[in-house]
Amino acid sequence: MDFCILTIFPEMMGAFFAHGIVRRAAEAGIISGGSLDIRDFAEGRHRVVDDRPYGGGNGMVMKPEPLAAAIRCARERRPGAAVILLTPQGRLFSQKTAEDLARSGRDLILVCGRYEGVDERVCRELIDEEMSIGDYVLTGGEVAAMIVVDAVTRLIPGALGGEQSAEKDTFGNGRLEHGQFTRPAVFEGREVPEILLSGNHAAIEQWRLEDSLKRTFLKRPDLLKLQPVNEKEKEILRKWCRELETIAGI
Ligand code: 6GU
Repeated sequence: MDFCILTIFPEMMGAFFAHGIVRRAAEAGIISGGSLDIRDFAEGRHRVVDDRPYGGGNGMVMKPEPLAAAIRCARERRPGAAVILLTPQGRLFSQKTAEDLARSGRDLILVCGRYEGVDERVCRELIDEEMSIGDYVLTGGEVAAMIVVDAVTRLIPGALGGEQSAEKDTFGNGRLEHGQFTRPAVFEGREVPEILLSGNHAAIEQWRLEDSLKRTFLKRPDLLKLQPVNEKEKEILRKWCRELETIAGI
């Protein structure tokens, strides 16, 4: 899967593609990624990529010509790629979106908006989909594009190391992941839950299931509405209630 990021700040992407799982996936040929400098498609000595909005008002708008030329150039090299504009006006990006994009295997051309926005005619003609990473406003789409590449890459089979799996992740099953502990067994007087040291794999699995549900209940109860509590989980919650009653002496 290839990711091509169209930006006026291509240097922002260098460090991102050069580290961690994204880098490893690129080295393994699972993904390829790079950026295209929109300014390289601008005319004139000053290579201007923005202009004042028709009708007046604050801020600048990305000029249509350089952006359209950059998108067309990226598309010619990647037939079948989806062109996604990162903008706070787009559809909310979620784990589900990342899963769908990873499964589709389609190359992605990620267009990073800057300034007050992109000329509407470019959006209409050359953008397949607009995406937002949340309801807040960033100075540009670059950080959002990195988030999309990161979240999608780790879902492509082979990107995570052999023993790691994306299915057990937080959100992978509509629940937060259980707590994690590593050595030492006692840190500043606090002990690791005893069961995790027991070597009893069935008991550890059960503890993890319970911890996962409890954390979801406490930290993100909204997720329980999206994915209703099943019979096994109801039993866990009943047991937890009984424990709390015992602790409270009621
Ligand atoms: Cl994709 N871009 C910008 N500029 N702001 C955002 C965003 C994207 N998603 C949320 N806020």
